[in-house]
Amino acid sequence: MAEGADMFSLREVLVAFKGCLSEQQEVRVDPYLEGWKGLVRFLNSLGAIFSFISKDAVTKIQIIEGYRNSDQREKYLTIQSMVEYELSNGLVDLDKRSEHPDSGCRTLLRLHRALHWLQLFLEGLRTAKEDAKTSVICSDSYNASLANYHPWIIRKAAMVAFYALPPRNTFLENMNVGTTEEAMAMLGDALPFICKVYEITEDLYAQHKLLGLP
Ligand code: 1PZ
Repeated sequence: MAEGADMFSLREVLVAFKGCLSEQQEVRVDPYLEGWKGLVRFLNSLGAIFSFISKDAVTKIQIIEGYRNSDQREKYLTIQSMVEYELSNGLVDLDKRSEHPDSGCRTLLRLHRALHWLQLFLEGLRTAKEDAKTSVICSDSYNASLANYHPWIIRKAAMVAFYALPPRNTFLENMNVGTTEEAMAMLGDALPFICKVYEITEDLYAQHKLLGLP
């Protein structure tokens, strides 16, 4: 069997978030997108019912990659430089989507909100009882985070998809990081980095009053 497909593990994906933090505590965009691409790959491996979710994530990843491949690529090296560049050049729609419907700032905010869901979900997975249902952990994390930004129809579709999630043990096996204990240890190692990336971005967006971008 081809190695690439066989060796896929969530460990590398979560470790990508560690690589996001620069020495100046800025968040690098490339490893952030790499982390998201790995998550999308993992999500797709869980079944076609999740494809409406992964498609939206892919669209957003591609928008930001587009900026990273443009003439202005240097401005999009970190989330900090992106915010500074787009705001000082009037490239962000602040009240209503119009001239700049797909700014880097509003697009990344959607991924940032989803990162909060991921944080809660992985933490739930790590601390849940052995017989806990993945679907319950997932919907609890969703309702405490992303659901607040989604209209009814999307919330409904998400809830239906969550029912298709495998039981916790199978889910942990799908992560491909070894035994349940090893998977737990990996989550314990990776979560602080995800939390840190989330926190820094949240503070930056709050400081510039960007948390409600349309
Ligand atoms: C393991 C189970 C995975 C569950 C994933 C939980 C997230 C459910 C999100 C459902 C949203 C799907 C459809 C699209 C929604 C968009 O309207 C919104 C807002 O964007 P806008 O319309 O303003 O442009 N998009 C989002 O909120 C981004 C959602 C990204 C979700 C990525 C999940 C990655 C999961 C990794 C799994 C390990």
